[in-house]
Amino acid sequence: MISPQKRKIVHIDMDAFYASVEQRDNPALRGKPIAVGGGENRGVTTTASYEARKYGVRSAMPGYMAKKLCPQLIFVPPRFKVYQEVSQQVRSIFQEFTDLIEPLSLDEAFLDVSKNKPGIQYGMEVAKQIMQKVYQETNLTCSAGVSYCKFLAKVASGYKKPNGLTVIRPHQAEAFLESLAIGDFFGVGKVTAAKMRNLGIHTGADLKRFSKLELAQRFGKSGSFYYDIVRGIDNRPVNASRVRKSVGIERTLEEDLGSMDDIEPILISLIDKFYLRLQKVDNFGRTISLKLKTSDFQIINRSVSKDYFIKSKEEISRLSLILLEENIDSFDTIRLVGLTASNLEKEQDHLLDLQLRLDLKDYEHREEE
Ligand code: TTP
Ligand code: MG
Repeated sequence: MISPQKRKIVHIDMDAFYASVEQRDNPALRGKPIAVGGGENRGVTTTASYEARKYGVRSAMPGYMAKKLCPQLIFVPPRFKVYQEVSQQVRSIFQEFTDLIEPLSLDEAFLDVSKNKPGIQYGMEVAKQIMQKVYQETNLTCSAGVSYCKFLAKVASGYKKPNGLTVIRPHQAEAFLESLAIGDFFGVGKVTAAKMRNLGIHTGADLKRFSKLELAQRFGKSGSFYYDIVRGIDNRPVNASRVRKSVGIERTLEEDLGSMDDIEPILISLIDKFYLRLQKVDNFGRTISLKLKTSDFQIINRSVSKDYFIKSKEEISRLSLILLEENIDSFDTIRLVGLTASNLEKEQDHLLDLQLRLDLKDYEHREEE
């Protein structure tokens, strides 16, 4: 067993993935601000080219808002099949280096290269070679993070995007984490980040001032995770064969709400995000569940199952709204709404087909926004 600080973990994340594929395949779009998905009047963008990001256009932004920020924005319909093919191509490159690959979505994966097939000594060298090969074979760029644990590798890959390579060595970890803004901590969702800011926690250094007990009192189970992570302690293995059982998101409400009129619009906006998430991981379920947490912390979980995979957004919306309507009388007010898909298409232990995220399902659920 390799000691935790000696592991070599690489996190690879494609740059503006869908948008870059579209610009690659259509020269007329190169150098232009584009958004994939949405459309001016309808729907949300899945992602935007870096040219569009300069104007503030982001993933999951309604099309009309994106267009307002950037009037010359070009909307391009997504081609999921092509993204899947590229994802497979990139996955095969990873496999030249290691079989310990944990995909998080179509465009991201962790690799444990402590021992790698070509016998390369340094994690940074492995990452460099992967970046080069990805570019040679797909004409697309990616960014890489290298460190001794997953958390730091993930944060590092986002540090110098696009086409960036960042290494965080064990002795640099604490200083790096101390200066990191709380919103950039992977696993801290928007609502938690806001709560932390209210407590005066703006950076890792601020977070570090809280004891494990104080964090547990304020953030429950996640408290001890935050305590460890800001000290660079994360021993989670790169999990190549883990099977995804569900895909879900949830949102804590700003104030407790009780009526259909109040909750419905929130559920509708959650459905938009939920659908994007299902598309991103390219995995749909036969079961859709609605989770409600009442103001006195009781959990109401209701689900509906079909004998086919529920892939249409309209159907997901319809079923979710029915589940809400059917349960509206069972509580006074609620503080949280969540949606989950289970009985997934890709539940089998099939490395190449897996579209996974982190082993803490909570992570996903904590991305309340
Ligand atoms: P990301 O890696 O989050 O974003 P990105 O690759 O577009 O940009 P970056 O350079 O910052 O990594 O997501 C990968 C793809 O997943 C993205 O191209 C589109 C899709 N996606 C969605 O469909 N919905 C979403 O909400 C997000 C965040 C991404
Ligand atoms: Mg990406």
